[in-house]
Amino acid sequence: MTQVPTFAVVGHPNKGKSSIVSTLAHDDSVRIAPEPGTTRVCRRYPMCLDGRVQYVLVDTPGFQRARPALAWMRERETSASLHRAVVEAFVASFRGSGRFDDECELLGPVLEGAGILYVVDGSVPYGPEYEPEMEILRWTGEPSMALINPIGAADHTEAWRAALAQYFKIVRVFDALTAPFEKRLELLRGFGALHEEWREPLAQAVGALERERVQVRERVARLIAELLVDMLTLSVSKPLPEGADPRDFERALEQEYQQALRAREREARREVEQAYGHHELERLEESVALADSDLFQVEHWVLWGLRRGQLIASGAAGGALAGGALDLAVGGASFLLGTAIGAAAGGAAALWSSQRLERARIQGLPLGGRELRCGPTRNPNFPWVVLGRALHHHARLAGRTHADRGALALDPARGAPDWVERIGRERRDALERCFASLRSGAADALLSQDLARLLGPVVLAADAAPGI
Ligand SMILES: Nc1nc2c(ncn2[C@@H]2O[C@H](COP(=O)(O)OP(=O)(O)OP(=O)(O)O)[C@@H](O)[C@H]2O)c(=O)[nH]1
Ligand SMILES: [Mg+2]
Repeated sequence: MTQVPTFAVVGHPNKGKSSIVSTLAHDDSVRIAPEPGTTRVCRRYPMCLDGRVQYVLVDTPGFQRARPALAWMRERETSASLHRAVVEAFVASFRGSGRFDDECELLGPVLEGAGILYVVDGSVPYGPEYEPEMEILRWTGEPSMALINPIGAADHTEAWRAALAQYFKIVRVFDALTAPFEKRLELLRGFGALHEEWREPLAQAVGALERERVQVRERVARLIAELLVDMLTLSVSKPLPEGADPRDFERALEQEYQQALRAREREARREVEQAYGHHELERLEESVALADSDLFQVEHWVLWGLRRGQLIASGAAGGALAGGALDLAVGGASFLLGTAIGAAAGGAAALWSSQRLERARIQGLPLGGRELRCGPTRNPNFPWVVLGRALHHHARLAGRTHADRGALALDPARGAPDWVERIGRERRDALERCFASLRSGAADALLSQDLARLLGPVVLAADAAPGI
């Protein structure tokens, strides 16, 4: 037996073998595709945590010609005690011959001592064509488990269970694409039952995964805190040429300001995705477009966290709005924010229709001349919108498996996330006090730490709430 628990994920082509590897190894570099024959050679994916390899998943090609392979083996069978030797002889005879390439390739890691995870699709009916595959695997004598991965909507699980039980002592249902974290841990513990020597290392791996998850979320809280500090203190400026009319530059500078905020938000998204090991999310553009809603779609602001007037109440309690609320010139209309929040989303959108978060303003420079400056925004809703969006993105990501290569849709209109509303009153007030300090020009490292500390439990509880 190999020392580090190692599992070869095997089965028919296109049944989600690579998806299972990707989900359990937390690795989004595993190739997954709708066409059969995507995986042609074995590849090992070690799961490294706490500075060591906890377990290894081996992705393998699917069986292509299991029936003739088994026929060859049967011709040479003399007794059950020699079954494994016959499988070894099969691989030795055909490796590199151009016949049975896939069978030889996938049996390699099994004969080297990897545990067998046999994957089937529980949404298609059982058929006898799977029996030669299962028989060959049984002949290797290695510890094994069957996983029913429901790819489609139809449910043939019971027929599969009955058939698989003939060949495998342990049969589990495991959805490679959507398995929540707890289900993944449960499966790993189950692998420990395959072989006594693996029980302890797998229990340790489960502990390491749990610790890592907490560490990742602490890091995410810090990333969101840094994002908030930067978004609330960011400004752009442009020196005005002698005699120039500032109105000629105003719109362009406002656009530049919005672009800078968007870019900073995108950077934070990427950092959070990387903290979860989702490196490919934005790179694979055709299949994984990040279907985000825009930060300046003001009609969405109400959905991001400005519902039912709670925020404004919290802001007032923090003293942030005293005297300031009436300067909220958005598109030239000055209005009391409470009115907008009390109104339906559509009404608020109408008030904010010009979508100008901040107007450029002129200021004199110490050495003479003038400059046009846009930002930092003093809009008290802005940090809550940034926070609501960041918490929603995190929640969508926290439950996502690495096998899921679909677009990460973040449109609040498709199910309004109420992350901000779920933050308790006291914590909201404390957050609002931090935002107020940032608005008044304080932006030191301590403030960022305070924010991260306040956000820690909110980020940690991301899966306690229902997703959209
Ligand atoms: N909905 C859904 N789709 C899945 C699931 N598992 C796999 N798929 C899809 O099924 C297709 C095949 O998945 P793969 O993981 O590449 O399958 P494979 O067994 O490795 O395929 P080969 O390497 O070609 O033998 C991909 O389009 C996956 O996205 C699942 O649990 N649910
Ligand atoms: Mg594959």
